[in-house]
Amino acid sequence: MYDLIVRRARIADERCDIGVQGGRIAAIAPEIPEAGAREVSAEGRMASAPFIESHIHLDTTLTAGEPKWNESGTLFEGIETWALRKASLTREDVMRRATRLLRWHAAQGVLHVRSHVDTTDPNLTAVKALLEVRETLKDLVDVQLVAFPQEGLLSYPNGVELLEEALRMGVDVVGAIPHYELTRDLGAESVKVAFRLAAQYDRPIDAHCDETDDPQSRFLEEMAAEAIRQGLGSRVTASHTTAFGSYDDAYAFKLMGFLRRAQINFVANPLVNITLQGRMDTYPKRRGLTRVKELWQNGLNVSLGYDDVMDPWYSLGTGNMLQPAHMAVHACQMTGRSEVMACYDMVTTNAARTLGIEERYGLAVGQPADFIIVDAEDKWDAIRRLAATTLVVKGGRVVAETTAARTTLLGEAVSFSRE
Ligand code: 17E
Ligand code: FE2
Repeated sequence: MYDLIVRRARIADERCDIGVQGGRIAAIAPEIPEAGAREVSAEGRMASAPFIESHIHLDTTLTAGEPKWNESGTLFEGIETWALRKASLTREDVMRRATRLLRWHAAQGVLHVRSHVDTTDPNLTAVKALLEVRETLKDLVDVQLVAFPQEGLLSYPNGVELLEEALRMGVDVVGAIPHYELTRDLGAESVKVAFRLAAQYDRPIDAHCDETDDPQSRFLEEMAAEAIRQGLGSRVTASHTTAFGSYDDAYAFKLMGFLRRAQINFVANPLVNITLQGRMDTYPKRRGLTRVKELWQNGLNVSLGYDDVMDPWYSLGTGNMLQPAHMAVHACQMTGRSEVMACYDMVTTNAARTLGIEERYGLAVGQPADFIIVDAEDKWDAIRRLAATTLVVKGGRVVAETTAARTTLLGEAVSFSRE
């Protein structure tokens, strides 16, 4: 007897039943003969490990237009606008907005979230609030927090002390923003400080790195060098790295070799960087993304994040991870058959590597019963259709159900499947 059986799911083009017992996946088979205390039909739709949001800002979410809109659309007006809004943060305000987005995440099958939280605030209001939210929602979504010094680790008053305080309070990951420090030297030094704190507090690193179109912004090489010298590899993540899209090929080729040695993770945020970057260009206008396809072709781990949902940097969004995957297909020209499939992996399995949770992630017997049903035939189809997640199972419990849209045309049902 199983606690739950999800019948008639599709896994790699095979029909499968998924049996759940004691919060774990206990069986995956073409047909499970026993009964379940609860049984649900997937109606032939795809089963998948849950989506993972590997880069979001939960403290800034749902503040778009407060106190003003970002009219230039630049990263810098975003930072200035957030600084204005930050002055009026309260614990309740941050908790309410972050909870709202995390509920959208869970409802859409996003069960692991890594969020940056701004530590350049003498009161650390958002840090305290998000630590509480991480705890209150832990049965629904697994949240990791990154201590992110938005206004500079070395350029903001007491930036290092504030970040360190956040780590002592329980923030999971060390962040940085080297390209936004006041000088290049401070930027390079900030990378070293981040690695020192990571060693001291035994935490992984995830830095906003080279988020600019300036081809002279070369802090990724500093991160790779530290990762190689300290043998940290997969515990290090470089987020954004959009300047990599503006480096000349001779430098990019050399750097790629170092990155292969370093084996660090990359997070690209295609929805946001396709809009934030290239703003000083007339035409031709750069895409402003890192070299997602080339990193992937070189065997490096790349995941995709949303970055923002309705805040000063990006005023749209719902948190549905198929949206950044869909944008990556277009903006990174990942249009080949295996490339589209890879974009799905970038919001699931690759993101699990970025978050360091591979051991407890995946649709396989023995793993925690966290999985989703998507209204699609396969990964390709999920991205093509921006398909709805119709069922979300977390810890062996059905936590969310969505009725997929049904359309009729002149009284006849219309299906968006190929046949
Ligand atoms: N802060 C930053 O420096 N860069 C971003 N893309 C966001 C916040 C969203
Ligand atoms: Fe970010």
